[in-house]
Amino acid sequence: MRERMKPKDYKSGIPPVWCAGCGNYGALSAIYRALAALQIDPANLVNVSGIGCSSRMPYFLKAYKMHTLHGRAGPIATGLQLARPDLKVLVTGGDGDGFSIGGGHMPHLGRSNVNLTYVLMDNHIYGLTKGQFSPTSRREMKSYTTPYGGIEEPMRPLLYMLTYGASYVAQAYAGNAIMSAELIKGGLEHQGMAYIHLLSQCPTFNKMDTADYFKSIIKEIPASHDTSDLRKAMRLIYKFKDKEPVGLLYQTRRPTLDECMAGLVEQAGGSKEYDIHKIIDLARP
Ligand SMILES: Cc1ncc(C[n+]2csc(CCOP(=O)(O)OP(=O)(O)O)c2C)c(N)n1
Ligand code: SF4
Repeated sequence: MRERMKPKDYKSGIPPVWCAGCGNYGALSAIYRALAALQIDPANLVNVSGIGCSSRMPYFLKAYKMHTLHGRAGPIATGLQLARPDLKVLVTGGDGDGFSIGGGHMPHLGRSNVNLTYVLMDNHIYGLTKGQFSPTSRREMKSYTTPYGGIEEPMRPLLYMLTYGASYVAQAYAGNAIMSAELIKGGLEHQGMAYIHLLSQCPTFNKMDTADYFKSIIKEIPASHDTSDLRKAMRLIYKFKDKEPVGLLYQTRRPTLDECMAGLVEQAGGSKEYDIHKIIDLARP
């Protein structure tokens, strides 16, 4: 590691492959800034992703990395975090990856309070597969798979993550790299499951939810908001009606999955000297 890491020192040397104007550039720049602000050693950082445009993130970061399967970054990152709790685990992916195919894993990342930081880039569409309706698409969006508009309501990722028990929940517009970096930094410092939702435009396939649209729907959370109050965090989402709250909604400290596992091992008297015959003997008639 260099003596003083600057944001650009976290570049891998592989140039991003995203389209011009893609919101994911803002997310990448925010991640570089957050890593530099915390002086995270790339040798202790692992970026795990699923599949999609946003899931290409690890290629562009100086870190250990895994580009896994669609929707499976969460469980793979959980295994990694439990095996090596000394590493910083960063998960990156899209709205389809996280809340469609990966939707079965999200609740358990939250309720187990896995010690990782999840940055989800939400462009309200499937980008890499050329523009299909996603779980966050607005009903009126005419997409490749919805030529007459959608027939389902969009889900509310922040409300879901608060309900699932994530212990740090924040949102920003990816175009605001300073705010996004600040929230990602908070997530990386946080002990527990940190979820950062970044609204990120896809100018190539989502012609409706443009950068200007995202800018027009966000509203900053007032400084007076009590981030330790779960009910208030949930209420913010309804209080802002059609607007999306940006900033930190909620943060709490409770035991993480790896802490609970370490506690179990201790309760059982440690694992190193454990006599396997004790388990085999249990099965004797
Ligand atoms: C099991 C499986 N199903 C479907 C696909 C096809 N596929 C690739 S990327 C993708 C979705 C991409 O959308 P999103 O996760 O929102 O990310 P974005 O590209 O918009 O960043 C899908 C369905 C796949 N790779 N694997
Ligand atoms: S298709 Fe959309 S999400 Fe994918 S790189 Fe291009 S602009 Fe970004």
